[in-house]
Amino acid sequence: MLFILCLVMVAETNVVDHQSLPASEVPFFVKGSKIEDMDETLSIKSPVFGQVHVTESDSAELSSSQMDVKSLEEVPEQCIESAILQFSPSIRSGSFADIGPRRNMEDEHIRIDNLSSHLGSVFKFPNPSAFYGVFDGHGGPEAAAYIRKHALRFFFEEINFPRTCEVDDVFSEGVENSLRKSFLLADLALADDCTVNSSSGTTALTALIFGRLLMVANAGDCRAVLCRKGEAIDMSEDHRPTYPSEQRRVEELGGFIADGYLNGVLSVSRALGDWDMKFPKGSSSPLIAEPEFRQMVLTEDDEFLIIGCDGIWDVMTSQNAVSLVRRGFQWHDDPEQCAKDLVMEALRRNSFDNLTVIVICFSSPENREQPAPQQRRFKGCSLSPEALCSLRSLLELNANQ
Ligand SMILES: *[C@@H]1O[C@H](CO)[C@@H](O)[C@H](O)[C@H]1NC(C)=O
Ligand SMILES: *[C@@H]1O[C@H](CO)[C@@H](O)[C@H](O)[C@H]1NC(C)=O
Ligand SMILES: CC(=O)N[C@H]1CO[C@H](CO)[C@@H](O)[C@@H]1O
Repeated sequence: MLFILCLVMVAETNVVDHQSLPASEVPFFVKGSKIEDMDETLSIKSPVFGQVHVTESDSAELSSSQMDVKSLEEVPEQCIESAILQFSPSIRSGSFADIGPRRNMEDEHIRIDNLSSHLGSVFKFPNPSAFYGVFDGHGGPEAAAYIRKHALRFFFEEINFPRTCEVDDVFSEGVENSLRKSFLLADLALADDCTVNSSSGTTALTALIFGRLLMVANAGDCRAVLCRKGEAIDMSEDHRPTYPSEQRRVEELGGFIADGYLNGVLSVSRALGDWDMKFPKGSSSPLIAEPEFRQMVLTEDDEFLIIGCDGIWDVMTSQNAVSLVRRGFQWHDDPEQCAKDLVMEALRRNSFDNLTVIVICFSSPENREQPAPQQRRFKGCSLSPEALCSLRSLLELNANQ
């Protein structure tokens, strides 16, 4: 029954309501060359957030012009630019953690959808601003728990985190530098803290969103994956000793790999803690806490980000996960449920690990009420307009009886 109702909505989109061409089919945003660049002029000064969704400005544009692609191409360059610059992700997130078949849970995570309201009295952040982290522990839960507990101190308070409302190149470089410092600081803190066993360690993956800037920093084998129009884009590299670039680095630093394990004991090649393998401080160990970075300027094509610990990626490709979460969003639009669905699917595929997932969605719920996503969903369904019309009248007939 639900299915049929949805079809009717499509019928209305296609046949009746010509005003609402889906954003994905408007060649409008592809035109500007600035989408991928950090534009100097981009500054998120006023809280445009939550008001300007691209689909809205779209339909305003469309209703005042004729409904063909040609007229869209004639929209003055300035309007196109401003529509791109106005795009501001609307952030919602959910998470789910499962202990898996093992006995202790060693994963920890952190999820802050609005950094300004969290730390706002001290810091000035662009809007929106969000922070996420997944810390996957090994050799006991202490290291991961310790990093989680002190994350805000390491990532914002004890370093000179850039304080500004403008998102530009200088800012993104500043964020990268301070993230690097945070990882190293947190690593050293684990060495000094006597409550953390020196054989305990943790991987760390953090994602920051400032305005349209997404910055991922990773040390270890958690993974962040972006969904862009349904396609999976990896936002991190798994740091496994067996991966060629990591293997080279490890061997240059005098480490060895046995059976895929670093120095025969560890399945990751980067981690915080594990001071058993790093002592003395300052010596060059093949196991490092130095993160790798990836950044992206988000556009309206970017739907959500998944962050998962390795237990997920052991049994699923990035694209598997993106497709599953995307179906979930179309069905229930609940990031928490999407995270749970993903963990359940990994369990069903016999993942042998503890499992943690965060799903961060970049569009507000009311976007969903608009026809565009619905139409995208049924793109593959090829009922003719005639068939849809007769289906509609059939249903109307039923409803009136
Ligand atoms: C985040 O919190 C700040 C301060 O409380 C508020 O001004 C801002 O509108 C919030 N942003 C979002 C996206 O809700
Ligand atoms: C640290 O962990 C190792 C291995 O798990 C254990 O043998 C040792 O007793 C622990 N040390 C402390 C101080 O808890
Ligand atoms: C108790 C447990 O299963 N811990 C595991 C959680 O995941 C990490 C990363 O794969 C493992 O190293 C832990 O042993």
